[in-house]
Amino acid sequence: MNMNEKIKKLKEIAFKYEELKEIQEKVQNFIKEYEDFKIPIVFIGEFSVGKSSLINKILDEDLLEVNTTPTTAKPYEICYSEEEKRYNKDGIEFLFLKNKNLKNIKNLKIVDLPGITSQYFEHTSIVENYLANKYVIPVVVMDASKGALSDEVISFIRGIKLNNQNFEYILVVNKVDRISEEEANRVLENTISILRDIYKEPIYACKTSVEESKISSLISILHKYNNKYDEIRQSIFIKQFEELVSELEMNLEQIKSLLSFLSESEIENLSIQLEELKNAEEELKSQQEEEIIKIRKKLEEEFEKFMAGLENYLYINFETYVKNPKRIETDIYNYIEREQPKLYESLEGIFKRTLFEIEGKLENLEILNKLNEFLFNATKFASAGRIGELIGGVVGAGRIVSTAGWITKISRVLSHPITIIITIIATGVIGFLLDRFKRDKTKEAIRDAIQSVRRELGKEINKISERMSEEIINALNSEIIKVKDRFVQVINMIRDKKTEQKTKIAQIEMDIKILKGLKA
Ligand SMILES: Nc1nc2c(ncn2[C@@H]2O[C@H](COP(=O)(O)OP(=O)(O)OP(=O)(O)O)[C@@H](O)[C@H]2O)c(=O)[nH]1
Ligand SMILES: [Mg+2]
Repeated sequence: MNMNEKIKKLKEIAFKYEELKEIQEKVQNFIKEYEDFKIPIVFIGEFSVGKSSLINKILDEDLLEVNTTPTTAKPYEICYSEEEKRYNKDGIEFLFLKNKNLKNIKNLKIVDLPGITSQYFEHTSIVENYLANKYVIPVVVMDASKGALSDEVISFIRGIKLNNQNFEYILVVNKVDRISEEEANRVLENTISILRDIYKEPIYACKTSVEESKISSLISILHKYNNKYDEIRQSIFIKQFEELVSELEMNLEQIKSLLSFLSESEIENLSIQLEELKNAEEELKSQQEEEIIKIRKKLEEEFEKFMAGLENYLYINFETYVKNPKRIETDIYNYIEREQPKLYESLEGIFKRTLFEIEGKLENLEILNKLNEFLFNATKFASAGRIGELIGGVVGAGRIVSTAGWITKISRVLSHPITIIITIIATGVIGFLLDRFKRDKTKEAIRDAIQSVRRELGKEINKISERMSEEIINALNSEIIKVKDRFVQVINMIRDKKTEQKTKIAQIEMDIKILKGLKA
């Protein structure tokens, strides 16, 4: 299988599984990069050695600016395209040209760069930035009349080497028209041997003259690269390809283990355990008595505060009542109007706290924890579809048992008995006092009235605490039943899917085998 066929296979497998969106995107990107790849032939050297002139000559077109002063100021990437297109991106000029000479080397992209070592330091850093972490084939251009490469250029080549495994480069001795052929040969030989001594000789070397239109040797080198395209591209992409294959393989292993995460017997086990939820209901019932007592105690405290407040209030205005007993009625209603919202709020607080408390206890039940864990795994398993929806409904709420909706419902239920109690207090105290004040107008009368209403209240408070506790237990029970129903549905669905899964697992195993074969 050649590289193209291997990539096709990789894509085919990746796109077979809808769960693999992420890696599918990676494969797409990889393929795009692979298909768009061109061998970057990058011209580097000191300024005015003739880099741009050489490229113009290769294209047989006056494309790039040429001058005796430092001229090229940014990278130009030039390659063949049926459709002409030019744009600048990140400081790089991209030129897609329908140029007949480029057509013969369409696997290459020719890159012109600013000259290094000129007085324009930024030119050097533009070149450095462009080359950083890039695979390139440098064409090191020198001016033959200068006799040798500068130390800066040599150390630059060394720098590029660090970024490239299998590093290779081309040496071009340009402007040979300026010296004799003999001298030119000597310059070429000397430079090669210096480079060899320093670290590595160029893979190709040639002499050129733009002036005399002698660049055929450089063109034939470019053709060689153009023909080595497949080999070079493969060597560049093989590592990335194999990493992708391994990643896909890992992803498939993961799906496989998720698919096999519940065996038949584990499902049976869970179903049985679900029954244990019944025990949770029992446990709740057994807690009820205890809760009533607790709630009752808290309610008594709240009402006592309310009554004590009322008593004080009446004492303060005692003198007024002696003169005008009718004021008792309006004052009591004023007090109630002021205090009732606070009372109501604290009763609701008692209710909520108790609900959360029991809810918390429930969440510690082992069976609920087990189911929670199961659901967590099942979410991974059921990436899409109905199961995901169902599980989302349970897990999404954050808590297994969620009574949020019940708080408003029960608050509403509570408002009626509380109104009754308030009425008892109001009418009781008012009636008693008005009656007593006809005979003796004393503070004693106020105390007696409050006392007798306090006795009345006991019974009503008992009723509310029973009611509260009953509502709380109902709320929790109905949540448990809901959770249970959802579990049963999820489990049934997983059970139905089991056969489907078996085929899928077999498929995955086959694909993993193929993937292993794709790696060298
Ligand atoms: N005699 C002679 N002059 C040449 C040759 N090639 C280029 N030149 C001249 O050298 C000068 C610089 O050429 P460019 O192509 O601008 O050089 P460069 O390497 O691109 O320079 P920068 O863009 O500044 O890095 C120009 O005046 C060219 O005409 C050649 O082969 N022989
Ligand atoms: Mg130039």
